[in-house]
Order: sequence, then structure tokens, then C-alpha cells
Amino acid sequence: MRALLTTVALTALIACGAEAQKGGPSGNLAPGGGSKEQSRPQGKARPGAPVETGPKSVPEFQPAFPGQTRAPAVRTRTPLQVTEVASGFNKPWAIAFLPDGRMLVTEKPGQLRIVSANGRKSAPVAGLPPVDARGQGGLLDVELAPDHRTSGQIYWTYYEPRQGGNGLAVARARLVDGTQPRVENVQVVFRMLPTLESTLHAGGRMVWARDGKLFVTLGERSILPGRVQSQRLNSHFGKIVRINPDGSVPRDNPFVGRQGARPEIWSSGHRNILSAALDAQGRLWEVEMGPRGGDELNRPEAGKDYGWPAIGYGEEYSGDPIHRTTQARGMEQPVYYWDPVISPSGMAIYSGSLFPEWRGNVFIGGLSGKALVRLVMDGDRVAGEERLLTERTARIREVVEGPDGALYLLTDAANGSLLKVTPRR
Ligand SMILES: [Ca+2]
Repeated sequence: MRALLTTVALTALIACGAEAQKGGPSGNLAPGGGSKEQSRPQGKARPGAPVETGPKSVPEFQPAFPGQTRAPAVRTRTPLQVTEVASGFNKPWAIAFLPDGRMLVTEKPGQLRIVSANGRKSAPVAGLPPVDARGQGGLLDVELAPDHRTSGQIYWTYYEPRQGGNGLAVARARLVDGTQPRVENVQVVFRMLPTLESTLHAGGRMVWARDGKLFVTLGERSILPGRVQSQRLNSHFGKIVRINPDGSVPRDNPFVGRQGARPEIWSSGHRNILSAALDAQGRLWEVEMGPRGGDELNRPEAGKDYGWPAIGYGEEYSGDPIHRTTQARGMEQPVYYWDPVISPSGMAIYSGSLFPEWRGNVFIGGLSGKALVRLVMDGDRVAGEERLLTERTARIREVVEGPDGALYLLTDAANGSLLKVTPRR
């Protein structure tokens, strides 16, 4: 048993590079055995057994309600075909589909490329501002503007080098197509503040809400001076923010008018969110990287506090405790958590027609988990979990549902691949 520290362990907490360090058992070998319609028994699996059967990193912590972790294993019935559309990407991070079916693909060191449906890559799009690509920074997410068909605008997130440090920024520009694609009229519409020097926990996912507002997920920088700011409303660290397309603050944001609070904040108490998506009702969900044993699925609501670093289910990668408890008044419980962690990055909630059995399921890329993680939901609770593509042992960075209903994935590697998942013919 670990000794619980009486003060928040402010000195020993530098969980540097947690994303890169997360290892341990990926626990992806459990055969199916759940009782859901989507599952089928296999072998001698105990009915209701979870997909994860390895030891917990933090056995002291118990779930707050049944099904909050280790949901019963389920299995996809449709045989899958995984096709490599393209390879040779340098640490690819995000995909966005253009109206003609081509894709924008970011590479972390700073390149944005246009990739055709058959995998042909353009030269890097010219005109992007420089990025700080050290550590977990770089060029991160990309999205089309909601009015892209008329405006030609795209948005992207990146770690911005600044005087005195760095920080996440959101830029937009008009994409100009051609043999040498470029962006014009680059505007930075949002800057994470304050500026701090850290190459870790950048966050950086964007999700367009149906009302035309933009959600941006922001990490807490990992180092202690950043981490403690997750609970402070005068800082963007460890927050989800909600902005108008031009970066201005929506008047109905929860902290507008509160003294000392940054008005872009939507929700607080997050750690490092690289996965977010809307559900069929248009509600925002996110999966965030926790410490060891503490990755979380949340459905962030306006003004709520998701607990980091005050509560949670994980511990430091050193084995030192972070939280004295898993629950506190005024702080939200995760819908689900993973111990051991999967290191989530990339998320899609399936709505296509290629896989009718997947509708409403949550798909999450696992970096250390080296799997495409599938969650079957029952209302707002997790009813089943599956780990797909485990045989590839690839770190999965990005998960997007294409306009054709296929899932498109990026693998996190210096020679990363763009993969397409369809039913096998
Ligand atoms: Ca939490």
C-alpha cells in the first residue's frame, strides 16, 4: 500500500512525458463474453468478463458505480478489412475530410498535406506559421470551417512558440488548392494563456458544435506550475473552451461576467484531452489522458469541474499518489475510466451506414493501448468494451468517420499510416 501524502504532493509530481511513458499491459487479449446483442461468446470466457483482465495500477481505488470501469467485453460481428491508404507520414496527428473526398492530414513537425482518396499526398501546404514541435507539441488538429464550401477556410491547432515559453493556438486561413497548395490570410483566433514553457500536455482537439461554436481542448502542460491551474478559472490550462468562429466569446458561456475568470472556459479540471466528439444529440464527449491508471471518458457540461488534479483514479508514473480520494462534492465523476490506461487520442461516435451494428458506439484511438477501442453505450453509461486492430500493435493517434461510413485512422509513428476500416467483402 502506498502512503498517502497529506499535502498535495507538490514536489514529486512532474509526470513528464506521460503520454510517451504510458506502457504496461494493454490487456487486449480477453475474448468476448458479454451479454450484449453486439457480443458473442467465444471460448470459455466468463459471461460479463471485461476486455481488460490485467492487474490494476491503483487497486486501492474502487469505481463510484457499477460499470464505471472494466465493462463486459463485446465483439463486432462484421468481419473487418483494414486497408492502408497511405504511409510515410511523419507523426501524423489529425484528419479532416474536404468536400470532394480528399483529406487534410497534419504531421506533428509542422506539415499539412492534402491526401487523395487513393493515397496520393500533396506537397506541404505553404504559409502556416511556425510551430514548437518539441515533445507533445507541434501541428496538431485540423478542421474545416462550417462554411468551408463558401469561405474555403480551415482551422488548425498548434503549439505556438512565444516570448517566454509556448502555448496552444488556434489559427484559421483560406486554403488555396493547386499543385503547391497554400493558406492565405492566416489569423490566430485563440491563444491559450498564460504563456508557460512546457513541451507536454498540449491538448489541441477541436470540435464544432451544431450551434456553430468551436470547442477546443486544452492540456494543463503537465509540469506542476501548469497542473495546479486546472482548478483555476483565471487560466486556460486543463480546460475546454468554447469560442465563436472569429475567436470572440459566446455570451452564453458559463463564466462570462465572473470576476477573474477567463470567459472562454466551458469546463474545468481536465488533464490532457486529445479525444473529443459530438454524439447523435449534438452533445460533447471527451476522453482524456489521466495519470497511471486514470484515463477518463467524460461528457463535459457547461461550468462543471471534472476534478483534476484534486480527484481521480490514477497515480503518478513514479507510483506516488496524486489524489487522496476519488470523489468530492462539486466535482464530476467520469462516465468511465481505464486502469491500466489506453492513452486515448482521437475519437468518433459512429453514425454511418457501413456498420449498422456500430451506430452510437464510441471509437477511441489507443496510443499505449495500441488498439482501436470501441465502447457500446447504454444511455450515458458504458455497457461494453472491445479492442480492435490489436494484431497491428500500432499506436493509434486519430479516429475519424469518413463520409463513406468507413473509419479512418492514423498511426503514431515516424512512418505513420493512414488506415481505412471497412466491412470485409
Ligand atoms: Ca476527472
